[in-house]
Amino acid sequence: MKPNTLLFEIAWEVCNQIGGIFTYIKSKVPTMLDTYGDNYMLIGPYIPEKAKLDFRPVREIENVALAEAVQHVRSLGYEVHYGYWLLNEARPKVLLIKPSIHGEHLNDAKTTLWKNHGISTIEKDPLTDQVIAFGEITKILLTKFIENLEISQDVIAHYHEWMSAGSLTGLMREKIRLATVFTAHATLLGRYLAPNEEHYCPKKHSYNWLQKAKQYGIESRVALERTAARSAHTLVANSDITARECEAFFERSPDNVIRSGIHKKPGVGHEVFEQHLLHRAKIDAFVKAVFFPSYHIKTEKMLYFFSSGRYEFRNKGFNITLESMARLNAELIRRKSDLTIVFFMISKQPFQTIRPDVLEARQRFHDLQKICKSISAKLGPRIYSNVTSATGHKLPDLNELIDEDLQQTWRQALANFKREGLPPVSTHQLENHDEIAEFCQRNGLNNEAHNPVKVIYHADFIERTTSLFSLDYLEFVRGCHLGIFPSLYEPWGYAPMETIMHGTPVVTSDLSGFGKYIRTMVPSDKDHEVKIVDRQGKSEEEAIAQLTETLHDFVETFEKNQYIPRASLPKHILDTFCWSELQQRYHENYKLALMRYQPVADLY
Ligand code: 1S3
Repeated sequence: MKPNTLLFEIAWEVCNQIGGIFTYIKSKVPTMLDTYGDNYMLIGPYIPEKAKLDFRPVREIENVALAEAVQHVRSLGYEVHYGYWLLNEARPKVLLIKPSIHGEHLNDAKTTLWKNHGISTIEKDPLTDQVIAFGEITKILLTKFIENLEISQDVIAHYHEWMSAGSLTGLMREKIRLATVFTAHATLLGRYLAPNEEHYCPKKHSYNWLQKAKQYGIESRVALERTAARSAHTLVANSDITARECEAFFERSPDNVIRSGIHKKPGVGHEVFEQHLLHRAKIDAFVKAVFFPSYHIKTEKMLYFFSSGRYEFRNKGFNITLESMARLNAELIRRKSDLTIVFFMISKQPFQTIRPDVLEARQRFHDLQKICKSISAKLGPRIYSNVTSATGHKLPDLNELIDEDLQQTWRQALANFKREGLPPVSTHQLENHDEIAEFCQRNGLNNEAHNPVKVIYHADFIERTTSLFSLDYLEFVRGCHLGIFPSLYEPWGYAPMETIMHGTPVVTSDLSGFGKYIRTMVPSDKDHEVKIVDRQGKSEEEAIAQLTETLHDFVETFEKNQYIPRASLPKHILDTFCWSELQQRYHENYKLALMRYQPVADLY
């Protein structure tokens, strides 16, 4: 590849977290910047409430060709923002495009899709309209940009999933000078078929894609996805699962299967344990704030379990996880166990605000902590002077050391802290009917004092700036004891991979790409802390039974040994997850795309 080759990475989850593609892009950026430097840029949708969190706009665009292209797009009345994505590890350049175009232009674009590709988008679907708009504006922008470039400079556009790829076919059809790559992280039909068709197992010719797309009312979306995946110069899948789906639904085998990676290998041994203690203390504080006003829990006998991911109730295994938690609750009651398990459910759902009573509880807990500190600051010197002036071994009466003033502060603090009623299950005021909240309500997971299993449903992704725990997501992961991800449909699975890599034991399933990979590399569960629930060819009941037993074993081990399990993977496996290694494979893929686009070009 020529050293000045320009690479655009285009994804709907740039500055816009929805699921695992966000983690994929975010974790990959540092390696991409190391490899391609200034020639690397991201393109994503402009969603103002998300952009305000971690996007820093820049007025002046140094690159003349880009500045002209952006100016051109703006002159047509479209909104495009240029700036930096403020990630912890890197600050890549980003173009954010507002996915909206005027009605008549949208209709023109739809007519073109129908005429050129036979894709019908007549059915009303706001997301498809946004995808088409984003594609149209991206196409105008890249076309103008490439027009202004030296002919000798190559350009690659790397698309992730269908929502980002509206411009791919148009650019290729109009023979714009660029090579295209499409990565399938999952497929639309996979997401719909897995939870609805018994023992879903995609193979070549096993499903009629059009008939299935029509059945689930997603014909235009699937047609857009399929056309992009079939047209791209190279097609990449993130796992064998997606590779099989490409064959079944796109009738194209991927050129490569490349795992989703991570940026850095985590620390080892004592470091991991210290981090766990540090972050757990913050989770402890939150749990005390929410639960202690209603009743007391022994914190030394408390375990933190969690699940997280894109809100796909059945695909991500949220349904069987909750059912297993309900069964574990019943079992612990039966055994009169004195353990408490706080189960955190982290996903993203529309909400109005964080519940005021949760914020208030947190504030009151802080106030109480301050009061306790000031009481001990006053009491400490009194005890000291009492000890130093005492004769004999008689202990002082502490009540005598607490004057009326202190007693009054103490009484007030307690009165302010206590609360009638149960600790809330959901930390946010949800906008709509919600399967997680409903499940908890229906199955007695309601945080009553006698329930050993408590639930905290956090309907937003964890970001340090907005986090109720004063932690970022990975710190939260480190502070927990177990991550539970028994997915039904999970082409790769960042959540279990990140969890184990940060030292926290994990449960996943044999239907997740990560679970399958671990099983192939380290066949026995006993050799690592990744427990794998068998879901392939099994009923939901069988999976729930196995998961409940796994949770139960985990709890029993803790009860017996009273030690906090930390986890790791063998080094030779860890190495295979690093972007620094995986990126080389993408690099080969870019070369292949360039070769297909211009067979005689100087590729090296
Ligand atoms: C997808 O994100 P998701 O959570 O919607 O892409 C991820 C990155 O390749 C992958 O890990 C995950 O399984 C897919 O589901």
